[in-house]
Amino acid sequence: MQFHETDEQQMIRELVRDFAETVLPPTIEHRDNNQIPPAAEWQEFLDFGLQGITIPEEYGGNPVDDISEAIIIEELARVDPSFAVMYCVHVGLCSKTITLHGNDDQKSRYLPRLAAGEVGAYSLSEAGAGTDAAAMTCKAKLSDDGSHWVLNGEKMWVTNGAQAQIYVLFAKDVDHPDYGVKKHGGSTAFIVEQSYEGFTVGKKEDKLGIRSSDTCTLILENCKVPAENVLKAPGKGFGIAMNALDNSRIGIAAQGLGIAQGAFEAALKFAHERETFGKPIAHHQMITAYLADMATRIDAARLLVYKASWAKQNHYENGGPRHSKEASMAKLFAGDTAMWVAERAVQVLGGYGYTKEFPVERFFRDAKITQIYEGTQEVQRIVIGRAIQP
Ligand code: COS
Repeated sequence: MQFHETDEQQMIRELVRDFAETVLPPTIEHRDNNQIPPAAEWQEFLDFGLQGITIPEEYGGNPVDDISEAIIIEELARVDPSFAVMYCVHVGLCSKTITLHGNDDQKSRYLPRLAAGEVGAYSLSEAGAGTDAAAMTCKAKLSDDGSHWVLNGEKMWVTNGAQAQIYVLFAKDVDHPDYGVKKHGGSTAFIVEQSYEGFTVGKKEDKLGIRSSDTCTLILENCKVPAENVLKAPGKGFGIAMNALDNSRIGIAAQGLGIAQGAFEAALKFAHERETFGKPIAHHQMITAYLADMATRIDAARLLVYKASWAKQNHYENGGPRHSKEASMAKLFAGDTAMWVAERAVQVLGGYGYTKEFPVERFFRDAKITQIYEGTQEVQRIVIGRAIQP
């Protein structure tokens, strides 16, 4: 068992840290205040080729190991959690899902575009089907001549909803033999493009946090999707959706870890600069204890995140068992750590922490979503609970 980063992982961390600390800060506040996605910053990020890390080289990708994927997301979130989730969904829920479940034709048509920087998204949730994903009501019907599918319904909470060109989107094939028999029966994964007839980006949510990440509804009105855009086969969608979440929940855990790290560093710096009663507040026992607890929880979260990444790579991707439990444990603990550390950080900064003058106010707002999306903390406990049966 080893607990140090490889040379390559260290190099990736330094590269992304440098990008995050120089390119993202000048526009963060403006983007956060005005809910503007980091489109220009994304263009600069493309220079590193890291948008293709979950795409094989033959399709233009630039694969790295799974712990490096977590490190990239962590480093982005340490500065800008909105940018981190945009990236996490692009590489995890969209590109990785097509890499794992697409056929050669689908991979040749879509992966080079995603590797070149067209933004990817994933659309599972609906107004009445978030936690209970199998309850989705969007419908798909194959045309009489079999050339295309016709999709109808409305999807919700779609990260990168407006920015994306390529979506992995789920709807139920109403003619599938399991439709209406099993709860998730007929669930099918489609690759959908924003340019398709009948596809409209709807309302953009006005959110508490990650305000520079766009979250939209998608409206499907007789949306025409080519027959060859079904991943695997009709009816296989729910397993694909769950597998995608097993992969990407580690990314959200890494985002939580980065938020906690960013908030902690801001609190640590402040605590050593700010003096009360004749000494830096870091030397008052209660603040020392806060800082010690923050550092300890962050370390524990980091171990769970990297362990889940390791399990994904070394077990699941080598034909071994699923890493659902490890992913959910990482997401559960790192999400709670993000929220706890960000709240403590605001407390350490006191009144200053409550203002936009310091980043902890934004980390505090951004942290909350890591306990909600890609499966609430309650869902993570369901997944873990099912995995620890005797
Ligand atoms: N990987 C692959 N397949 C999986 C899987 C996984 N991790 N988990 C479940 N499946 C498969 C099952 O094997 C089963 O397959 P069959 O078609 O052979 O029956 C099918 O999926 C249904 O599984 P299950 O009965 O466990 O489904 P549930 O409806 O009980 O799922 C939870 C419950 C809560 C786990 C699920 O609905 C969930 O994860 N919800 C949260 C969704 C979410 O995170 N939404 C946010 C998305 S971000 S927009």
